Amino acid sequence: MNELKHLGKGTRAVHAGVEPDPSTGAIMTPIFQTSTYVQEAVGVHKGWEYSRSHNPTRAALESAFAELENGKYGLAFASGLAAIDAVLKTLKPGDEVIAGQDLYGGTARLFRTNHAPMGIVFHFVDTQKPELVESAITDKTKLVWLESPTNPLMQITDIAAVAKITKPRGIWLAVDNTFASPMLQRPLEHGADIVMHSVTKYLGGHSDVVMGALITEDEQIDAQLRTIQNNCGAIAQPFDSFLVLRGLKTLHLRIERHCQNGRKIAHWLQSHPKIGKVYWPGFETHPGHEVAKKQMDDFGGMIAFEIHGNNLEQAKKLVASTQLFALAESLGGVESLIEHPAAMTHASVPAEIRAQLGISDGFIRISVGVEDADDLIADLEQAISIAVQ
Ligand code: P1T
Repeated sequence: MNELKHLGKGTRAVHAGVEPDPSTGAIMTPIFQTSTYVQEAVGVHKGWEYSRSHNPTRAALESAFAELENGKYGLAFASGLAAIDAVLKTLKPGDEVIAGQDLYGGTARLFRTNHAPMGIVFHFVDTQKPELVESAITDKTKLVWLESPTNPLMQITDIAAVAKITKPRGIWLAVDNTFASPMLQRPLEHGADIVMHSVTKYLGGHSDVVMGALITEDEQIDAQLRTIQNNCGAIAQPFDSFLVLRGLKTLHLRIERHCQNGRKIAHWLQSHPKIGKVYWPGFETHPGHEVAKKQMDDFGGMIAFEIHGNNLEQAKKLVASTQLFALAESLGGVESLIEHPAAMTHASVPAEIRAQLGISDGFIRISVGVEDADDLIADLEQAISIAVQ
């Protein structure tokens, strides 16, 4: 199946990247669990030489990523952070990066503790205000890195407005699209140069794989990233690639249900007397709502909220008291998860920065799964009543 662009998102999710296996007709891409490929003579081979460079199962997945993000080239990495690391490795000492102020804690830690000491200069700015991106640009700026929606504050950045600033200056715009997934948002369509995913989350969808992805439509960018992937070796493995190919086939169905459940639970939380602020871009009162409506197809299943009084002990008790929502890091799987960012996913963000951003002690993040919404609401209700008297 070569040309899927005219088809619907669901059809593309089912068919992206896969062709019947030419040797057997197998409808599912086989797991090519091989490190190398036999050559007939030196340099005479079938296009496959060594599995760090290419593997047919990974290649099928990489073309599925490109298809779903409306790009031309996809790359699958050993983790989301390995994918981010590969983008940063295109830079040289002295180059500058403008990064969003609210990022997954591990991304900010990678920038601060690994890339900054190598001479890359980071400016963390509030990308919700594109004019702040513009004013942080110098003649050394090479990359803008942002998430939308952000992890965990659910902030929204107008991707097209930032691209308008970066494109004419030749600065790359990379968007971490993990929270939205390509079913809800395709940043390349809004002018981004690189899309990144923690595939571990919605794309895999079943909490059984750690993987990352980069997608671009620019041949030169792809060539640089591909060389780094091959030189540094943080590749996705064949069995994991197979699992994600399988997961992608239901991405549209899962996301539809995540969105339905997310909408119901966000509204329920907002009307709960023991719950304070609820962070979800589907609310008309969310500061990024209009932009989200413009660049996203729906608002997703990630929600954050504060309990009244922002009490640490109550928040810890709440996240430990749910029965369906599992207390765990990660997100985007079929099962619902709950966590406490200040103590878990964003513990590596310095406390003063967390405080500035508003990741308070009573701040809780949930990844709403695809279970029945009423069961999830009943679970949250009993946990809230145990934790907040
Ligand atoms: O965990 P890994 O596959 O390496 O992906 C890192 C990553 C990158 N970007 C975003 C937006 C992410 O959410 C993550 C991983 N996040 C979690 C593990 C979490 O619980 O937030």
